[in-house]
Amino acid sequence: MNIKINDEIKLALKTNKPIVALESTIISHGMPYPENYETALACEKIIRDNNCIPATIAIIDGVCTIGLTKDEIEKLAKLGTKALKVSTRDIPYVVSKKLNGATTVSATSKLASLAGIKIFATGGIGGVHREATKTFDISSDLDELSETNICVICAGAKSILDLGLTMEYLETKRVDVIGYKTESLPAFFTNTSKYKVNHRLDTPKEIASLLKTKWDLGLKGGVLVTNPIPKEFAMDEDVINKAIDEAISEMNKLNITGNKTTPYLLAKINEITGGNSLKSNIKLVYNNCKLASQIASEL
Ligand code: PSU
Ligand code: MN
Repeated sequence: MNIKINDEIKLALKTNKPIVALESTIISHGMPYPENYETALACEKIIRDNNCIPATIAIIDGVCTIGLTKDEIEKLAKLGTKALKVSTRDIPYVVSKKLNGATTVSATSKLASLAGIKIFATGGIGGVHREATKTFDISSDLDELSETNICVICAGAKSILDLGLTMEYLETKRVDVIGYKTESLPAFFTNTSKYKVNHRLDTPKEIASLLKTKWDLGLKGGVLVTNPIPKEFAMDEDVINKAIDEAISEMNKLNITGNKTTPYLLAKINEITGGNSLKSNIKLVYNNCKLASQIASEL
């Protein structure tokens, strides 16, 4: 098989030690260099500090790799948007052509699950885009969550997406959206939104118990845990919403569509907010790595 698992993770799988998967599109397409590199390494450290093994995932020279080396992370960080953005659809192409690719939430979920990893920390997931009724732009992250046994810990969805439609779609796809210590769906840069999560749980133990119950029953598919950005790092709602609106209108003028939209918007919002959105983004990812480690340990 075209899946390479590093020795440390192999041993952890054998001895039932907790592992937390990490995606790589957030490195190449989600943040600029060198912050992306520093953040990726810091995420791994937080996971280790919380007694778990990190597994950053990407495709390296056509090999699906579970547990990147520091050099491999650096390579993707420097390639930036020149790296291929790989969703599950793209895995066969990138592997058979022996290319390098950074995996999104969908591809990372799939590969983590194939390797036997159940917990995955990221920043934000893709969702149903605004205007999706016209463009049909719905991230494959959502369908992947519907069929793959994985728990994704994120900070909710950004309002570059339509949060209401995203929740409706996840309901149709039978994906439970858990709020960690919150009833309100977090909106990535801000800790609340006008939408409600499906269920609130207040401890990693309760979340682990829900996961075990789901999978023991043979219910296929993932669970989305939304973890609000800590208050001290959250952005002002008006400031971020204005930046998002401006970025979207700029994107429409430039006719940017498809899988280029999310990376464009993230970079543009960072530019408009003078780097403040990136700072929040980094903090919320750290917060998710910590919660993911706690859930993995309980599981
Ligand atoms: N949201 C972020 N940062 C990211 C992404 C989303 O705040 O880096 C990336 C993730 O890898 C996610 C992908 O899986 O974008 C979704 O892309 P699309 O909307 O094209 O499905
Ligand atoms: Mn899309």
